[in-house]
Amino acid sequence: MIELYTWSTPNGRKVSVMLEECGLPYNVHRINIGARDQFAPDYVAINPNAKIPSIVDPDGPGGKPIAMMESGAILIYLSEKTGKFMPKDDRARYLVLQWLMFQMGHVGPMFGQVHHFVRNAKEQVPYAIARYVKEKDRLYGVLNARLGEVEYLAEEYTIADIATYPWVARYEWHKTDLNTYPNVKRWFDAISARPAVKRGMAVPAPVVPNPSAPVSPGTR
Ligand SMILES: N[C@@H](CCC(=O)N[C@@H](CS)C(=O)NCC(=O)O)C(=O)O
Repeated sequence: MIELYTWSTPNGRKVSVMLEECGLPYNVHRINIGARDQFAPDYVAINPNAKIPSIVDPDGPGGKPIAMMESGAILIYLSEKTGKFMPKDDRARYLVLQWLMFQMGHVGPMFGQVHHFVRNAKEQVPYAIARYVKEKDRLYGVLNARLGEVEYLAEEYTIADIATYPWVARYEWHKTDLNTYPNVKRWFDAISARPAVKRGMAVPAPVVPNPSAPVSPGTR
């Protein structure tokens, strides 16, 4: 059983979507980054960068446990472990790695900056908002052009799409109308319809309050 350390963010959901797509059994450990769980020493021992997501696979290479951080590396690991969502042909595989790195180096960091400056920053910084929104729009243009040529980023559905989808799924957070990018919208709708994607995007499940738990005054 793979142990998944995650939270309800695009980087976390890349891995839960992949685990669902591969049909691999996994346990979810909720690392509430708002509550600073990522800095707990026992978690930093798994992820030295103190971020989510991470996995621990007891059945790693050579049958020995392996702990991994960095969502892109985890996706490559899981695709190699299962033989899924990464073509065997060299040319096709490099295409997957190219679009995966495009997500890791551009889409994730830039969309993340938009989310920060538009939603979370304590003060509105017009220069930063304009800079990152412009770059986000440029990246949507790159994705839209690519997806006008091919069905999925690396032609077939692969970890490059699994990495990119949860970021595009936050289009409302970065104030993007997907109708402006019809090829991205066609791709987004096709991936959204996949049952494994629906399950993976719902991880971690919200904590359901236990109705029989004692209630302290003022909590309801
Ligand atoms: N490059 C890393 C980025 C991981 C990352 O930035 N995770 C965010 C949530 S999406 C996080 O843990 N933030 C908590 C913090 O920065 O303290 C990956 O893809 O795994």
